[in-house]
Amino acid sequence: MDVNWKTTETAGEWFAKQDKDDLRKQFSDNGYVVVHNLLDNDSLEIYQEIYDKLLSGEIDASKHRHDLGSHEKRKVVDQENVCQIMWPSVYLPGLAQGPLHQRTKAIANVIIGEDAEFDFDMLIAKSPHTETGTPWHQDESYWPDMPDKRAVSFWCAMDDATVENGCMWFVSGSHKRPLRTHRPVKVGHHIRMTDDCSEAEGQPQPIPAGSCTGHHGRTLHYTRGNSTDRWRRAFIVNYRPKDMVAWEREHNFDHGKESMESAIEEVHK
Ligand SMILES: O=C(O)CCC(=O)C(=O)O
Repeated sequence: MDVNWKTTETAGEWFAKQDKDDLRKQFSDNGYVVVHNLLDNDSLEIYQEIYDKLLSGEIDASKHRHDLGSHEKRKVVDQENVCQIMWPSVYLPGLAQGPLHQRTKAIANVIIGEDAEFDFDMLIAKSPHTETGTPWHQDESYWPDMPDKRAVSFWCAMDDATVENGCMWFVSGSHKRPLRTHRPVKVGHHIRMTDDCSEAEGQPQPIPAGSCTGHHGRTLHYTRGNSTDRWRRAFIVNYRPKDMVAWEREHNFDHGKESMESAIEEVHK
């Protein structure tokens, strides 16, 4: 499916207006950046429509859809506690040409380096009253021990993200300190967490729809459950050095992409 992007501003034109020194400083001091107006309203609407097609099953991504909150009892019978859909841009190749991917790549090239390359993308959505937090963790705890640890993950808000519906919280400066001890949330469960962090150590980062945060792979972060009447949808894109993306693939680590082959064939038939 091709996507008809209405925006006339190229990623280069948009990025020319951003304060690069401030982005570099935010990332190096705090371990995360906050970028307002990543998307204009027209583009945001297109992403929201595509997002809803994936969530509703109109675009069938069921083979790559997980409940990150399945260790807790379902709060809303017909909704995942925390819905994750991996690799949306593989289901819809036109997505990667859109402003969300193009602009976050431009930011990644400035804050982690010119060698930053797309690694993977995913959607994480919390439907109304699902009340399930994403526990404190560092993304590095999920990844193999790569020689180059530079990485940035952009969390792009498709809805206004508030404390009540599950905006991101970060521990500023935690990217400069050692990785904390992590464990699965439950024996045998994929989701990892650290017991060694709490809200008292972090700060919430509410952002309006169309804005994003971008955190380092070692920055401690977390979200509360959604206790509101509205959805909280996030579109997440991750970048790391080109050589490290190659390193991951050589070590058969592709963030769940390979298992998508048959699903992708179905979609593109
Ligand atoms: O959206 C969430 O609840 C968690 C997101 C997250 O952990 C991440 O993007 O690394």
